[in-house]
Amino acid sequence: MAIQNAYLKAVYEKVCARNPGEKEFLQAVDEVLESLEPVIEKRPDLVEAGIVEQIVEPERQIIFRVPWVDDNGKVQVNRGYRIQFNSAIGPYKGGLRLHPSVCASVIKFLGFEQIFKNSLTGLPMGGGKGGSDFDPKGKSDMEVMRFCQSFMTELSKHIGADTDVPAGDIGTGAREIGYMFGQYKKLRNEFVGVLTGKGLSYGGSLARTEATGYGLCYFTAEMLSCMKNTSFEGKTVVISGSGNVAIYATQKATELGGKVVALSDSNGYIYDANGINLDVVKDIKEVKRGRIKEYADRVPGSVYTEGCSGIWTIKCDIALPCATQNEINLDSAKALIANGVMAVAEGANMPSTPEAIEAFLNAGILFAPAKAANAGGVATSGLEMSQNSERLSWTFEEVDAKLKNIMINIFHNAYNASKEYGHEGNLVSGANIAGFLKVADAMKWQGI
Ligand code: NDP
Ligand code: 2IT
Repeated sequence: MAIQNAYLKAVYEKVCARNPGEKEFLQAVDEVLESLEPVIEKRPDLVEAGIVEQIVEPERQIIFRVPWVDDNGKVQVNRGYRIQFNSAIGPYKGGLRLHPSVCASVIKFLGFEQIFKNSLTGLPMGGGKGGSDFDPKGKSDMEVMRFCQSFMTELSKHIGADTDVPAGDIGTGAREIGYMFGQYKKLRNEFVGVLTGKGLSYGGSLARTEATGYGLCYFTAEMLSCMKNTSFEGKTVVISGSGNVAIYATQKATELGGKVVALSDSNGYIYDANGINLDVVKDIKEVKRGRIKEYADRVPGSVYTEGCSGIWTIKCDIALPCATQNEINLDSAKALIANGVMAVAEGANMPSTPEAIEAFLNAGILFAPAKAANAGGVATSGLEMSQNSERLSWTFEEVDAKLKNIMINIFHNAYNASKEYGHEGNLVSGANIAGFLKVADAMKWQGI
C-alpha cells in the first residue's frame, strides 16, 4: 500500500526531500499519512489550516555534545538529542533512549509516534523524544553517572515540568533517571517533576515500572475479548526482548492465564516449554544486568539459541514484540502466520515492518499497533506528573486501575475510529486517526 491522495503524497515527498536517508522517520510518517486519507476527505478545514504540513515538522530539534570521562581517565564524546515535536495538547513528553544505534532518524520516528500515542492516552501531553548514542552496557555505575550528569547539563536548559518532561526508554531505567534528576536539581535548585520513572523515594509513581508491559496486556485482553470473544487463558505467548517492557508483559500475560514460552535479547533467545520462570529472568536482567543466555544454564529443560529473529519461528497464539524497531520483517510475519498466531500486539515502538503489518492484516490476524498498545507507559508517566503536581502519592491499586481503564478506552477509541473512517477492525488506521484528530483540532484552534 502506498499513499494515494495527491495532497498527502505531496506532503510526504516534501518530508522525504527535507529528511534524506532518515528511513525510520520516513517509515513512521508514511504509515500515519496513509491512515489519514479518509480524514482528509472528511475534514477540508484541516487541509485549509495546513495541519498535516505542520505536524510532520518538529517544533524544535536540539543536538548537542556530551563529553564525559571514563574510568581510565580518558575523555569520551557522545551525541545527545532532544526532539520537541509537538506541544499542541501539553508539554512535550517522551523517553530518552541510550543505545549505540541512536541517530536523528530514530529519535524523530519515536518523537513523531509519541505525538499520537500521548494524544490517545487522553492526558494532556505533547510529543517529544531524546537520547544518545551512548551505550550503558558494560559501563561502570560511575561511568553511567558521569555520562548522565553531562547529558543533563545541556538538556536542563531545554526541559522543565511545564515545558518538556523526559522519561526512560531503551537503556534508560531507574538508575539513569536518578542520576539525571540529581543533576537537574543541582543545576536548577528546584525539586520538580521534570522527569518521570523516578525512584519511589523521590517522587516516582507506583506501577510506573510495570506500566508498559501491564498496559500492553490490558489492551491485548480487551482486543481479544471484543474482536475474537476470547482471552489470554490457555494461550501460548512469545515475547521478544527481556528488558522493562518484556518482563512486565510476561508477568501480566502469565497472571491473565497465558503461558509465556520465550524471551530474547540482542544476542539470542530462550525457549522454555514449561513457561518462563520470571524470578530467574528478573535476577539475571534487573539485579545482575546479565544476558538472557544465562537462563538456559539455570533452568533445566530450557534452550538457548543464538540470533534473535528465530524467536518468531516458535509456534504461539499471541506474539508480543517488546525489543526494538523493525524486529519483525515479512519472513518473521509469514512464520508466525503459518504457525497459527491469532494476535500480535506491539510493546516496542514500530517493531513490525510495513510489509509485516500488511501480511498480518491480510491474514485477518488481530494487530495492535505500538502507539495504542504500548501507551500504558507514558500514560502512567502522565499519572506520575499529576501526583507530583499535587504532591501526593497514589496507591499501586489506584494507579493500576487508572492504567487499565486508559488502555481499555484507547482500544475502543481506536476501534471506533477505524469503523467511523471505513476500515473497521484496522487498529493501525484507527489509532493513527484518533490520535491525530485531537492534536489537529488543538493546532487549528491555536492558530499558526
Ligand atoms: P530495555 O532497555 O529495558 O530493554 C530492551 C530490550 O530489547 C533488551 O532485551 C534488549 O536486548 C532488546 N534490544 C534492544 N535493542 C535491540 C536490538 N537492536 N536488537 C535486538 N534486541 C534489542 O528497554 P525497554 O524494555 O524499556 O524498551 C523496549 C521497547 O519498548 C523499545 O522499543 C521502547 O521504545 C519501547 N517502549 C518502552 C516504554 C517504557 O516505558 N520503557 C514505553 C513504551 C515503549 P540487549 O540487552 O541485548 O540490548
Ligand atoms: O515510548 C514511550 O512511550 C516511552 N518510552 C515512555 C515515555 C514516557 O514519557 O513515559
